[in-house]
Amino acid sequence: MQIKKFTAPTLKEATEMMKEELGGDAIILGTRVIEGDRKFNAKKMFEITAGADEIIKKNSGKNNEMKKESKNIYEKEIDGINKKIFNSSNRTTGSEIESAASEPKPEHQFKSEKLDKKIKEYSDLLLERDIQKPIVKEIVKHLDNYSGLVEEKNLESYLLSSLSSMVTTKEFKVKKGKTVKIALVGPTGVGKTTCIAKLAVISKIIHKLKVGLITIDTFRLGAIDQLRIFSEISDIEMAAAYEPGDMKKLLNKFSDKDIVFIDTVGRSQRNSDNLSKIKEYLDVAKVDDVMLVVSAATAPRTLNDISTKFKVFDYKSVIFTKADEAASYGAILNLSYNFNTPITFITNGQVIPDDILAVSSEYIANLIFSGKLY
Ligand SMILES: Nc1nc2c(ncn2[C@@H]2O[C@H](COP(=O)(O)OP(=O)(O)OP(=O)(O)O)[C@@H](O)[C@H]2O)c(=O)[nH]1
Ligand SMILES: [Mg+2]
Repeated sequence: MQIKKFTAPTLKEATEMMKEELGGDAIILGTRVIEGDRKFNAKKMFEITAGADEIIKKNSGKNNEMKKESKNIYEKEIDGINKKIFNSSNRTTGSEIESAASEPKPEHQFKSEKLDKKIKEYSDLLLERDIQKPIVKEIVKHLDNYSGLVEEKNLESYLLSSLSSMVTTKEFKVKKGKTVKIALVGPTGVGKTTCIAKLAVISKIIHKLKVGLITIDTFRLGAIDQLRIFSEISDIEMAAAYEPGDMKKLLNKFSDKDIVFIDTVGRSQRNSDNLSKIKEYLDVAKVDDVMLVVSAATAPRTLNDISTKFKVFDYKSVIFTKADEAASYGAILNLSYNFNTPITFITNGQVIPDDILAVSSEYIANLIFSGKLY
């Protein structure tokens, strides 16, 4: 797969450039508006990132050199995404919390006033980051247990390892051979469909998996079209299920796929009847995995309610979307810790497929502590 970017003053021109160079089978991976270019006397330019199995246009030696260079850049970009999405390591498990807690308390517990003050400052910071009070108390207790070892200069790293030991993460892995059916559920408008589009492109392009998409969102106006347009530009097959009974037939149709993503209709957690209707589809499909999708910008109490009510789906992990819109990230730890649920991904923007990160517990600890995404 060759990946290239095309920029032009209009989307039409950029598309034509893409077609000329990559042919009609090119897959559009993303479009965005960028700053204008004086050369074209344009206030804004359109950029298309596209991929194709081979570059068609024959170019001069110089152009070929440029192509080689840009190919290297985009291969590196894709490699970067690949690493972000699938190779995150050093995941923390609950057992680390246990082993840390069972270590003997040091005999000499000396705590300077200065250190106390610093711990207080940090505990205020964690509250500001929206970590719930009881969890902050626990972290402070953890630090107190190690007061003989903790000094002002290493307090920050103790704090970070405490935070990281309280969050679990899970790697997203799919093996070829058997069709894995993954459903994304969650409240309205949190980014379920966008997330599926990101995961589908990455699964197809980077992991060379055969991907199928099924939507059961035949309720919201325009929902099927949203996925259909994506399906057309990414050349990933999709189908819509209008009733639970359709699921069997559609899954048979996709029996050659390595992975099938099931997009569900966004529903309020407070309407259990609507949630039960979605569940009927997933039960017929006998899904292998359910991921709960929630926005990182959701109020803590609402997030707690969502995580509780969506338990009817027996979700195995959580995707936090819209991290770019959130003012703090303590909610990620609250949810993972209180519901003993791992986090798989964080999404940080609307661009498909770039704006998604596979996260490690260390990454989340840093994110919460610094309050910054990068
Ligand atoms: N800022 C930001 N916007 C996002 C992100 N993910 C999705 N969105 C935007 O959120 C809006 C809703 O996204 P969808 O993917 O349609 O959400 P959904 O959960 O499928 O919505 P329903 O199916 O109606 O429940 C769109 O405008 C997306 O571009 C993200 O990580 N950051
Ligand atoms: Mg949707």
